Amino acid sequence: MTIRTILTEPNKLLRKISESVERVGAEEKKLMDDMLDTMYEAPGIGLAAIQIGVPKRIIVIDISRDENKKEPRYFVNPIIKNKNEEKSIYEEGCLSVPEQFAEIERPNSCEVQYLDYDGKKQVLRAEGLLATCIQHEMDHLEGILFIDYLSKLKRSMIIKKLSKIKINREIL
Ligand code: GNR
Ligand code: NI
Repeated sequence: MTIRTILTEPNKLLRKISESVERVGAEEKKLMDDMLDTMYEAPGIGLAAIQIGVPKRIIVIDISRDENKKEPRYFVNPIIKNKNEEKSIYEEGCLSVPEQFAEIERPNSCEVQYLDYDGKKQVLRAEGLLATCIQHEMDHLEGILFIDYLSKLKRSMIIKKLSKIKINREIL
């Protein structure tokens, strides 16, 4: 179990399209373990592999609030099968866009097909925060960040702010 560094915007890797996993082997399991540790430590409710620089179609999610009752979920090669017509709005944040939040509208439920930690095929019907989180993480697999849904002005203001923070960090 290793806590890895989470990449933050602006970073070209975050815009990369992740590649399908051929087999859920030891390497993928180790990656999922590290992703989960990194996510809990952050803390966050979801993490895509590309956020730690690995362009594989793997995401981990735990939306449980109780620290003593962890409910980790692992999704390998997730595909959204059905998206509800109905939308809902959540205030989203992203570990790769630190300290920025915005209300984002997405389908309020979806059905996702994926391979689990053991490489077994699964189908899950998700709604509410879980559905939002799955869609947010799946966007990462396509190199999309939640700020891409904002106006050009808002997005560029956020990127500018984050660039400045990065430059200041280099100087310190
Ligand atoms: O920790 C996170 N919280 C969150 C809140 C609302 C919608 C999506 C998320 S995901 C985010 C962690 C993250 O950046 N995952 O990619
Ligand atoms: Ni994110």
